Amino acid sequence: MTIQVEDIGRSLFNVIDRNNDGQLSIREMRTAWERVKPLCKDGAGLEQKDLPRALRVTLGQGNTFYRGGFVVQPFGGPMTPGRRMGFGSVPVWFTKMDRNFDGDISPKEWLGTEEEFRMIDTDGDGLISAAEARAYEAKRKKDEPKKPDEPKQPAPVKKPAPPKK
Ligand SMILES: [Ca+2]
Ligand SMILES: [Ca+2]
Ligand SMILES: [Ca+2]
Repeated sequence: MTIQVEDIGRSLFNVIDRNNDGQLSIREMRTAWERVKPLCKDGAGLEQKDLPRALRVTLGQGNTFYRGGFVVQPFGGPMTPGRRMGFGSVPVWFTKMDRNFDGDISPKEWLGTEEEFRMIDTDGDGLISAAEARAYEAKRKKDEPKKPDEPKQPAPVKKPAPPKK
């Protein structure tokens, strides 16, 4: 078991990379300003020391390091609300299509038609978020025509035939 601690310093990248996976997703780039803005002192611009300092801690066994590791911000950096990936409640197709696991389906990842994409992307930002996928799934289930004359009572359980003697 090896632990690698790396001081990755004060970097805008880490501020923007909200889920600390070392990649900037489309959404992270788009919302970058939201996260950088609070660091700026009342319109006085941004200084490097305003950026949270971060350490990257990588745990590994032998030579295999987990890719990415995780990042702690021990020096009172602003808390960036981490996005919880609620995989449990997200439709399976969503997790399957989100190949880079950034929590959004981009048009590139989308396997359906353009029309469907637009239909599911309700806020029209060009990405299907987990919430939109859930909403679509819920709507689809609701709209599904119910089988008419669904038996309200459970089907009677057949009594086992008495054993023949
Ligand atoms: Ca990221
Ligand atoms: Ca994605
Ligand atoms: Ca969207």
